[in-house]
Amino acid sequence: MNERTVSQNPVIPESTTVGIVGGGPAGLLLARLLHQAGVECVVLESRERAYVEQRQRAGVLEQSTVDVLRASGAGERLEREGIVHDGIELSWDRRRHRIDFPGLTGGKQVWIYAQTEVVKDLIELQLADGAPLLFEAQVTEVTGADTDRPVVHYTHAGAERTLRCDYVVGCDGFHGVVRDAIPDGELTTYERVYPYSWFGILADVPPSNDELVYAHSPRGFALLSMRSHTVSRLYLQVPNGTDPQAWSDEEIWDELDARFAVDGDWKLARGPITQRAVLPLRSSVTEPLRWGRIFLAGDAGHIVPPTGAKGLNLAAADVTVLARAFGQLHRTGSSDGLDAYSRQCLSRVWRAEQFSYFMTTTLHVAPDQNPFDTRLQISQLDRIAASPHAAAELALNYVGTAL
Ligand code: RFL
Ligand code: PHB
Repeated sequence: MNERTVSQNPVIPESTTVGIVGGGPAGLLLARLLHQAGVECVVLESRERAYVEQRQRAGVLEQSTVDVLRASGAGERLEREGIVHDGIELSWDRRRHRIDFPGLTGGKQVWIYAQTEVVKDLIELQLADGAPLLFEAQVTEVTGADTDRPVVHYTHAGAERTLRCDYVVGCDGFHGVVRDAIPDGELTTYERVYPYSWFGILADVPPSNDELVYAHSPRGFALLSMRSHTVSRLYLQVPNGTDPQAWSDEEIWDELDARFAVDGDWKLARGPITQRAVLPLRSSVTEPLRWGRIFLAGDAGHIVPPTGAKGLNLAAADVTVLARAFGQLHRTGSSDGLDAYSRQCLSRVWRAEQFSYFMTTTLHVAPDQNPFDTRLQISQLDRIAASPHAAAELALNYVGTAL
C-alpha cells in the first residue's frame, strides 16, 4: 500500500444501513443513488483504485443508463465526451446492412462511452462527496443472512474487520462471495456456457466505421467498436483457451480483415495494439435476486455474453430499482419496493438474456456447426435486412427500454 492509498482511505464505520460488496459500476452507482436518497451505505472493493478504473469492458450505454448516470451527478463528462450512435451495421455474405435506431424505434439512440470512464467518474464523485468507499478491502464472507443484522467480514491492510449491516448488496460480480451467504437450495442458477471466446484488442487508430459493425463470417464472428474518435476496440471470436499472446499483431489484423471483408473498397485501418485479452462467453441467471436481507445486483446475479451490449446496462437498471426501493423504505417505512425488486429486475434480465443469446448464436460459428446451421443464420440475417419488423425487433432490444 502506498502513501496515496493511505491518505485516500476514509474512516470506515463498523455498522451501516446498506453494506455494498464490490465497487464496479453496480456498486458505485448504487452507492451514489443511495447517498442522494439519504440512505447510509459503505462500499468495500477488493481491488485497488487504478485496477478498477482501467479494467477494459463495456462500451455501449442505453439511453436509460445515461439518464440515471446524469441523475446521479455523473453525467458531465459523459455529455461532453460520449458519442451518440443512431445505429449499428450487420455484416454477412460480404455485404452490410444498417439498422437505423431512431427510424425503427421512434427516435431512440445509444451512447458510446467506455465503462472505464463511467467508473472513473463515479469514483471521483464518491470520494469527493459520497459514502465511504474502501479499496483493497477483500470481503471473505457474509454471515447472519438469516438474521436481521447480517455481517460482512473483510480484510484490509492485513487486518480482519467486520461491517454490521441492515442489508447487504452483492455487487461483487460473477465470482463474488455474497451469493454464498444464501443457504444451499434457496437459489436456482440457469446457465449456458458457449463453446467460443472473444479476443478483444484496443488499438490506437481511428475507428474504420462511424458505427459499430457486427460481422458474421465463415471464419467466425468479429466486432468493430470504439472508445473515442482515435481509439478502436475490436473483437474476434476464438476457440476457448486461446492464448492472446500467441497471435502477432499482423495475424490479428489479417484475421479481422478477412472477417470484415465486403465487396467494394472499404478497408480496415490498422494501428498499434495497446491491449489484448481473451474472455469466455457465458449466459447465467440466479433466481431470486434477494433472500432475506441479502440482495444481488449486476453481474453477481446475472451474466450475458457481450454480443448484445447489455451487461453494464442491466447492472445500472438493477441498482436504479434497488436504490428507489431503499429510498422508499427510508422515506415511508414501506418495504414494497424491496419486495418487488427481484421480480421487477428479472423480467428485464430475461429479455436481455434472450436478446444476447439471439445475437450470439446468430453471429458466431459454433465448432460443431454444419452447413444447415449456417444457412439458418444467413436466412435470419436476410430477414432482418428485408423486413422492417425483424429489424425493429433487433433495434428495440438493442436500445433498451425506459426504467
Ligand atoms: P463487475 O464490473 O464485475 O464489478 C464487481 C466488483 O466487485 C469486486 N469484487 C469484490 N470486492 C470485494 N470483495 C470481494 N470478495 C469481491 N469480489 C469481487 C470486483 O473487484 C469488481 O470491482 O460487476 P458489475 O458492477 O455488476 O458490472 C457489470 C459490468 O462490468 C459487466 O456487465 C459489463 O462489463 C459487461 N459488458 C458489456 N456490458 C454492456 O452493457 N455493454 C457492453 O458493450 C459490454 N461489453 C462487457 C463488454 C463485458 C466484457 N467482459 C470483459 C466480460 C465487453 C467485455 C469484453
Ligand atoms: C465494446 O465496445 O466493448 C462493445 C461494444 C458492443 C458490444 C460488446 C462490446 O456488443
